[in-house]
Amino acid sequence: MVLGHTRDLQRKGRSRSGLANVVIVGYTNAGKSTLLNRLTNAGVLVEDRLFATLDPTTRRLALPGGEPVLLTDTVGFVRRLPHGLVESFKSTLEVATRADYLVHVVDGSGPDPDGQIDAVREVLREIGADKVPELLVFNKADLDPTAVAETVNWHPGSVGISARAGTGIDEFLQTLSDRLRSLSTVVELLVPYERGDVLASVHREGEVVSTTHEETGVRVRARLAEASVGRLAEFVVTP
Ligand SMILES: Nc1nc2c(ncn2[C@@H]2O[C@H](COP(=O)(O)OP(=O)(O)O)[C@@H](O)[C@H]2O)c(=O)[nH]1
Ligand SMILES: [Mg+2]
Repeated sequence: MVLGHTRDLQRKGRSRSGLANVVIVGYTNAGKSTLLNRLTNAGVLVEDRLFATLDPTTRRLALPGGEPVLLTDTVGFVRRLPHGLVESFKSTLEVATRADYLVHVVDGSGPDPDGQIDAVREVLREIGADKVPELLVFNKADLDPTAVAETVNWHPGSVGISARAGTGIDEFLQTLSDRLRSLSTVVELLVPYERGDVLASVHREGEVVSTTHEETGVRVRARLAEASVGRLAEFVVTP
């Protein structure tokens, strides 16, 4: 299985980066690509048609606290997929199963935001990505500010934005940053003096709380994402 092999390599490469993986999902035309462009000036194709983004597009993004994350745009979800596209569609969405967080973009100005949310969640369940935490983002607030504000109220923890006009983006980024922070934990590591490389990755991937120099090495308390903790397991002294 050539495809499966490629994906395994990608998975390893991704986790080695130690950066949180944020994947943008949502119904087609919700504004996913517009949001990615707004955040990164990536120049991702924005189009009013199905599957404008068949290949997931990944960009590096700095959150308000300065921490870098990987942000990946995905193909739009639709209720009834054209026959024959189902498999390629689902493999495109596989990135969602490996995400640390999903940003679920919904057209908040449309007639049936909840129906679209359900349709997207159903696909997420089918591909096994329903356990990944999700931040609901109601987009297109510029078209119907009142409707979007009401929908946001109905969905605690969600945020309202206009990817096109740029409103609500700061609050969205702050919320995402807070959510990712809540996924990380403070751990203590004992790093031998000769492992400057390990110390460097702790500083790069996390937030160092304290450092003390001991006989056998450097004792570091740091806030790290789960992925980093797993990779640095041999140096972790307290979970
Ligand atoms: N009025 C308005 N239109 C938007 C907004 N965000 C995206 N759009 C438009 O909605 C259409 C679909 O956007 P796109 O980003 O391609 O959606 P995707 O399929 O989820 O990637 C495009 O015509 C966008 O210009 C927004 O905040 N307000
Ligand atoms: Mg798109």
